[in-house]
Amino acid sequence: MQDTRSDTYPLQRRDVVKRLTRGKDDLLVIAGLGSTAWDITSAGDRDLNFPLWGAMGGAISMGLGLALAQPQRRVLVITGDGETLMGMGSLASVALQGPQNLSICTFDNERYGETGMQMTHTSAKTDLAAVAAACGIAVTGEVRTEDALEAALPIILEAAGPVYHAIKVRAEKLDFVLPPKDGEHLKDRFRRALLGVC
Ligand SMILES: Cc1ncc(C[n+]2csc(CCOP(=O)(O)OP(=O)(O)O)c2C)c(N)n1
Repeated sequence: MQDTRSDTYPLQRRDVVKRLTRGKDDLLVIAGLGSTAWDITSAGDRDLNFPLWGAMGGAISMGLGLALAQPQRRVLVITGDGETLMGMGSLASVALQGPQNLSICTFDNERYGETGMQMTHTSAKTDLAAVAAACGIAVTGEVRTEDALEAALPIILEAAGPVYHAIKVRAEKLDFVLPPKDGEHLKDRFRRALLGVC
């Protein structure tokens, strides 16, 4: 039988994503495939969102490259625990490169939500914030409560990074809020909004 612990976690991803992105017009946002792509879109589709429709395990690397290329801009990666687990080595690269403008949030529902809510390693043994710290990322945290989220928001959005947070969110099945699906369009609109050309 499945352990249903994360079904009752207090933080809800669609609320958390709004609080991370609302009014942050300049923020460059990369989302992992699946649920976090729908999450960032639910907060309002914007040109400076780059949702990954695939490339599982690539969101943190994508954010790292972008942060290194755009050191004056704040980059926020929002991705799932399954996606983070698949690209876990990228946390070591983030620590090594050390971009101060990069912040990573894993929405950790302890499940592979998109494929049927199978439990991930974080439901049992794996502590992603501890992994990030062990990789050498100086600013890390695990967020489980409203108070902890309030305290973490300014760190996530403003502190000198790289910053990593595992945000424990409720395992819930939510409506799809799909971003544009055409990868070329997503790339062009992002580049146009960021650089003025595509
Ligand atoms: C390489 C690869 N393996 C597996 C999949 C299938 N897949 C798509 S989304 C997903 C689960 C993502 O889980 P998580 O990142 O935890 O996000 P959640 O939906 O739970 O927030 C999986 C396994 C895939 N798209 N690509």
